[in-house]
Amino acid sequence: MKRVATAILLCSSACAGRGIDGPGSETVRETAETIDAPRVIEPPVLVSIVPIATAQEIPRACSTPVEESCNALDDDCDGVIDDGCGYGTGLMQVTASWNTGADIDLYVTGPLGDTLSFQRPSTPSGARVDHSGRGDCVDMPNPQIENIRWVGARPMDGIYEVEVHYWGECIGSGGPTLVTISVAVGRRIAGQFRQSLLPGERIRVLRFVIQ
Ligand SMILES: [Ca+2]
Ligand SMILES: [Ca+2]
Repeated sequence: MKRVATAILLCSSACAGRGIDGPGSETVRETAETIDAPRVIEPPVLVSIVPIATAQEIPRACSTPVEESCNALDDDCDGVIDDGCGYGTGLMQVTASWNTGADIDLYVTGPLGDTLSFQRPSTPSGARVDHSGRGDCVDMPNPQIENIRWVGARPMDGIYEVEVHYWGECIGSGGPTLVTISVAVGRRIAGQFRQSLLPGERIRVLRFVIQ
């Protein structure tokens, strides 16, 4: 019995040794190198963008670019919505702004049916709600802006739906509200639209497809 126990002990030491120096550890090293190597991510490309009938397209005025302001429009025409406003861009960006003190929320649903919003502000693949304005409900910078950005992994190919929800009036400074929504895909403006929103309404303003 004692000899058998020793044999098992030796075997387990040998196995452990092979685990450290053998092919197993090589695989681990290769994996680590793959992770450390700089990755080149092909930016996504817009296939189509379709607003609902009530959404008005905002024409781009890029023959005379102006200084960027924090309004959900790419005023300086560099493909980044509201650069310098404290929220970011990435491989993809969806931004909303509005013109009353109401609290408006932005929702973006991806190809797998997963929805990003203030309620679920990030995904493991790198999408982030990095600004969620509360209108006159909260004293904060850029209270009339919501911004969602995709950084890190390339956003999945497929259909994305953009909705806005009139969450609340705050201190009575709401009422019918005009919401501006811009979408940037691969550092290019895919579209910019304006939609009116009544208290309590939640409207899917547009769909877009990337690949
Ligand atoms: Ca810009
Ligand atoms: Ca702007």
